Amino acid sequence: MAELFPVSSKLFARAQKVIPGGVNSPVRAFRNVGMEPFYTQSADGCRLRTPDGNEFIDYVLTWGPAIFGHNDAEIRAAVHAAVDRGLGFGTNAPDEVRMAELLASVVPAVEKVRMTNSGTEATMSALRLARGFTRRDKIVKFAGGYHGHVDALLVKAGSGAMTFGRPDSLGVTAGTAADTFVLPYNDVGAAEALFAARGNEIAAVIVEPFLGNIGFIMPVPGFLEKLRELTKNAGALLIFDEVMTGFRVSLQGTMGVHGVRPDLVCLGKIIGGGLPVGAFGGRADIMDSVAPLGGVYQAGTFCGHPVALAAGIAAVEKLLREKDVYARLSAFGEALAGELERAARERGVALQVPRCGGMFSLFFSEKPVRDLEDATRSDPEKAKKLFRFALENGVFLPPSPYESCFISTAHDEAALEKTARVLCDGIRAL
Ligand code: KE4
Repeated sequence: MAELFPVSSKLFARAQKVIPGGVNSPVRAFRNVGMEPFYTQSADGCRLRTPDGNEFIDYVLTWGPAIFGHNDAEIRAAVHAAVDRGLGFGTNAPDEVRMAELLASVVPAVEKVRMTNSGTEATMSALRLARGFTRRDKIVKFAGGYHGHVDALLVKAGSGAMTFGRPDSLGVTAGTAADTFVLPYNDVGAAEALFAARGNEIAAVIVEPFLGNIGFIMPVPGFLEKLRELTKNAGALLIFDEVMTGFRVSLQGTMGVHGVRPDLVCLGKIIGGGLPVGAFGGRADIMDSVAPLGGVYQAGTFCGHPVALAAGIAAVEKLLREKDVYARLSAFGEALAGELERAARERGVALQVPRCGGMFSLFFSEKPVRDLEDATRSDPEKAKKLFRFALENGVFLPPSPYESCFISTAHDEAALEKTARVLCDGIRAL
């Protein structure tokens, strides 16, 4: 494989001398697929191009944001226009009002919202807000849930932490971890037992309503409804981390699919149009606890940055205009999944392809994957072999079985045909 990436290999050799692990985010190290990472020189539509002259159909899409594909002309034009007005002001700017009004009008449960620079900042701020609003310390997350690199949430995290098999990060103090309860996802009984025993200590439950960071896992019927009931009865807050799923699985994120309403929502990725943007929002009475109105401090030099928001607003307004986006993404996902399931059956390979809207994942598992334990029983060796086969044949899947695949509106018939052919061949070669 190294012969495919002679230029990337030299860049990576240099990078490792001056960047830890040679990467600015662990999952880009490709350690879980046993190869050196490649570099991207440019990207357009559904394709990435490397400095080595390779081109790949991309199912990572910068880990979700590029719902219209890379380098969308309308988003790019909005960024250029914003840049021409200046690279940031340190004062309020009109797009901050526009973005907040957009999110409050589209995202259920959001009456007020505060912009951040990343999903991590959004979840970190939402936790602090929940603790400040309830005056309680304990929080609840789910094994395999990944919410960014917040100390309190790097406990049995998914995504990069899970990829390295070290779900608990060094540097997270015992005191911090002691305030975090971790439950199995989709386990109603465990949630009921915890709330029965410690409910009055719990500030909030934070959950990816559809898990996307240990592969893609959907809630069993009644699970989210039970979390809503338990938190309401205990005076705790329910926080949906929709950084990945917001505007991804429907215009209302997962809330457009299941209908449960949280107290707070964390957003990111797609609402930045490819630039660094996060947000947390929810009930006005809770959000009014945030400084300068209330006593919960949250701030940031670049929060609501005008160039980043110009990209995000262009993306969200395009989603509002193009009514068929989610039907197109779902149709692509269904067509591809059907081909892969057929090839796996013919080959006698156990394969699950959970999917919703523009995201899916591949589990080499006999039975549907319901939680982290099931996900770790899925065959990582087959996933690694398929990843490498796909890359050698021009298709870039996430470089870890503990991630989700994303589809964009730029994934056309040609991309579907080639992806199905390559992945079916890869499954047959397992
Ligand atoms: P960021 O801080 O990376 O913008 O967002 C953190 C985050 C929060 N919540 C959810 C549900 C997320 O998926 C993420 C980040 N997702 C990973 C991909 N699985 C980012 C990729 C990376 O870490 O390089």
